[in-house]
Amino acid sequence: MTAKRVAVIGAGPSGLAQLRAFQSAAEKGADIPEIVCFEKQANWGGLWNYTWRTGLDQYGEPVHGSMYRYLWSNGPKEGLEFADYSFEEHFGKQIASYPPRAVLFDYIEGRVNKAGVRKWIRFETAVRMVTWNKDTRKFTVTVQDLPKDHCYSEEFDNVIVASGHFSTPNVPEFPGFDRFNGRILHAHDFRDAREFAGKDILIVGTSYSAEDIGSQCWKYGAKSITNCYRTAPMGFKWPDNWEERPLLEKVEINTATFKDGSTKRIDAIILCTGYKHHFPFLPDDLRLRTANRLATADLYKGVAYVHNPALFYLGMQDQWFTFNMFDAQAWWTRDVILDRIKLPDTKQAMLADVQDRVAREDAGKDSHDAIEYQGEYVKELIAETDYPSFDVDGANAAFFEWKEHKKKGIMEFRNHSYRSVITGTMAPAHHTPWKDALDDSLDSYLSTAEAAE
Ligand code: FAD
Ligand code: NA7
Repeated sequence: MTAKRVAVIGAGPSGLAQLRAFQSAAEKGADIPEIVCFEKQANWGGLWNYTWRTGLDQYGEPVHGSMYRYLWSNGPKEGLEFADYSFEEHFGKQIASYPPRAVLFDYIEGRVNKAGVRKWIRFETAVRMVTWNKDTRKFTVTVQDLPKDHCYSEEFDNVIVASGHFSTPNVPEFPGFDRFNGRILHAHDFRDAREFAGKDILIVGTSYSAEDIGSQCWKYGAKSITNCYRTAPMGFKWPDNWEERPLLEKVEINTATFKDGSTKRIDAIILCTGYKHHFPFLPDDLRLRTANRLATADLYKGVAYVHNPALFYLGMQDQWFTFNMFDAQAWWTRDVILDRIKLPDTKQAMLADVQDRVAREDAGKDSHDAIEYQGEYVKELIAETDYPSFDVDGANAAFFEWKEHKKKGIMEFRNHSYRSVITGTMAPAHHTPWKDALDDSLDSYLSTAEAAE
């Protein structure tokens, strides 16, 4: 009998977690399937693989990257640490709690370099279509080798979709946009805050991108930030040149009018209005359709597609937990594929699991409940595999503290430190307060206080 073949779509943190999960089983002596990971970018890391490009890339592909220069982790690293590869193992010392993008990229890469899984990845290869043949019970995956401009198809027993869901922007239009005398962009295309130095910026939205892109622009010298809300203001204690207004109603030349009738002169508009789950390579019968929430539609245990459980999706939830949750999902998916975990016999039973998760998420009242809910989910999956168990409640506690630190000072929260739930070591304070640390390089972040002065 030929060995099973498994396709992984995407080599971001989720796809890499899947490769590491299989490699870890092989290391312990298990027979594993042949794994092929298709990645459309030239390197791994997903969103953490920074690109200056926006729009289309050199091959005419939509640029995946939504990350920008000067991005620092928006939550404490103690909430995302890999249970099988601590920050101390990677850096040889404990580091401060809110690493910039380049530092987290280095950490992500360290674990998979050590695991030796790069050989399983076909880079610059975009997945174009996946179809299911119910007679052979196999998937046909059609891909395009971008440099060679060559399309080909291969068959797989399982497909794991790890293509992310923060890359295809949700772009609303407001009256007057077509006559606005300035730049209008979505957060997906934001790269360098220095572009907006000295400018009056309008931000639409109130979630992570709004808060962080506004903070970046503030840090790098924007004249003023105005953000407007559809549902509720963010309500942080903003600096004097930052204000929150009700939703934008229209723009006329350079004047924005808000729902309360107030107006403001603005130079640029950044739409921080979120992203769409977008799978142009999947046909109707395989394509996940879900809102950006903790309990995704149609995924048993948040991972196995109920309408065809040979297909899995990683990282499709809205995220408090990230890297360690992707690990929990990847180890669990691996164990289903290795026949170590049995799926329910009926679709009805899997749908009941989904409904239960939706009801439990809906019963939560606030972000505290949401964090606990996702923490419980991580615990549930970990309990079923050999992923090293860790103090998930400790990670929850770091998130609760983080929320409090944000309330106390939105431009200061990144100056705080938390205790690792993997090694028990307290993180040191960073040598420079976030608002004064303009250099986001790995060298600068890892340098000691004396060296940085
Ligand atoms: P991605 O990182 O999006 O990776 C998906 C991969 O799939 C990419 O490499 C892509 O090229 C590939 N791919 C997509 N389509 C195809 C195709 N058709 N064929 C082949 N390959 C394909 N999380 C945190 O923990 N901390 C943070 O501070 C943080 N900041 C963030 C800031 C921004 C601006 C954004 C957008 C997200 C942030 N996140 C953060 C959340 C982020 O979602 C996760 O950290 C993580 O990157 C998700 O990993 P992923 O592998 O699921 O998806
Ligand atoms: P999110 O968290 O999905 O938030 C989207 C925001 O956009 C949210 O405040 C929405 O307001 C707002 N929104 C969406 N559509 C509209 C329209 N039509 N008009 C006004 N406001 C709108 O996306 P983010 O980009 O902030 O975060 C995604 C990830 O990136 C996250 O995981 C981070 O780690 C980084 P609402 O509250 O629904 O009224």
